[in-house]
Amino acid sequence: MSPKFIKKKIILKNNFFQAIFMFSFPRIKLFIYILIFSSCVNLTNKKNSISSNDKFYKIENIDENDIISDIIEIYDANKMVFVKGGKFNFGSDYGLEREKPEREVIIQSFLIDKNLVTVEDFRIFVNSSNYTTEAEIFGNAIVYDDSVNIWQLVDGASWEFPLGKLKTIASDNHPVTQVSWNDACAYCNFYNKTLPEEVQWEYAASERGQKKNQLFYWGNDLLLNNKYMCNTWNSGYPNTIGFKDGFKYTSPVSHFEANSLGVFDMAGNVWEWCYNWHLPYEGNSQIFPSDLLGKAQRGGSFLCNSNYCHGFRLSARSATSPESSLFHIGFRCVKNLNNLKK
Ligand SMILES: [Ca+2]
Repeated sequence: MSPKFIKKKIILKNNFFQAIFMFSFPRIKLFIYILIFSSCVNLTNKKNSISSNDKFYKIENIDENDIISDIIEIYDANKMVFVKGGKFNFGSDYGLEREKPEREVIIQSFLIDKNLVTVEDFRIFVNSSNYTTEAEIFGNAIVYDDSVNIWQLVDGASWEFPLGKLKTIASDNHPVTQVSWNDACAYCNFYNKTLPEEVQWEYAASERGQKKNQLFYWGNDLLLNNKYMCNTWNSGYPNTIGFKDGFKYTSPVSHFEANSLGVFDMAGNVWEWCYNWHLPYEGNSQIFPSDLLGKAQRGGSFLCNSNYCHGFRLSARSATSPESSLFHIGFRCVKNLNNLKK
């Protein structure tokens, strides 16, 4: 992969607003405006970066020791990782059309969960808040049946029984699944956190952009020293059962090696909900088909394969409607530093 692309500094604000006007429905426009102004990417500071670099450098001059003491004070430092802000090349000119074009962006510092939210984490949340997930309200959720190669709504499937009520109960140390984007946001709100924007997710997954010249944070091959580095569908899709890495479905969080920031499962296991809508990047004029409209998700899952969606690449992206619950989608939280003490 030779870096032939022309680096182009973009302002996220312009990107988002250009994307908004692709929508023709006023309600969707209004909703996205709300999302933007409550977004964890601080657009106010992006605006400041247009007229002056002062704000950017002030952000970069945050004393990490102060931040870490705040983390210890407010959050469990064993559970969240400090990701120092900076510049990196977001997207990929070598990926699928929806990952193009690659361009330079500025990211502010933030905290990200080391691990995906587990079944045990979610149970604590449910017990503390009496929350009922959308799958439980609807009475069903979406499961892929590899024996007949179809996606189907399964009655009784939920975060506790992701394959259905008659199947195995979810293990406490596995990522929670069968949670919609709305459910994930409810969890984040309860803990005064939020879902990551795609740009934050990619920044953390690529070790602050340092690994953007390769497919995965560990290199370009699925295996490293003959060892599987993540949980994917690695023996062929969709006709053969894929568990050469040890797992057909989800795997325990932190089973595979973390990246150098100490963040686990940023490839495979389960797709991760992101906060933003899945929209074409600035400079990309394609119109997404209906199956690519929805809330963005990153990281790929145990169902992804190198010959199929290849969703566990650093720049890969997909989408699902925000009310949908599937057995291969989970999430993790981030905390933005501009409201750390709120
Ligand atoms: Ca697997």
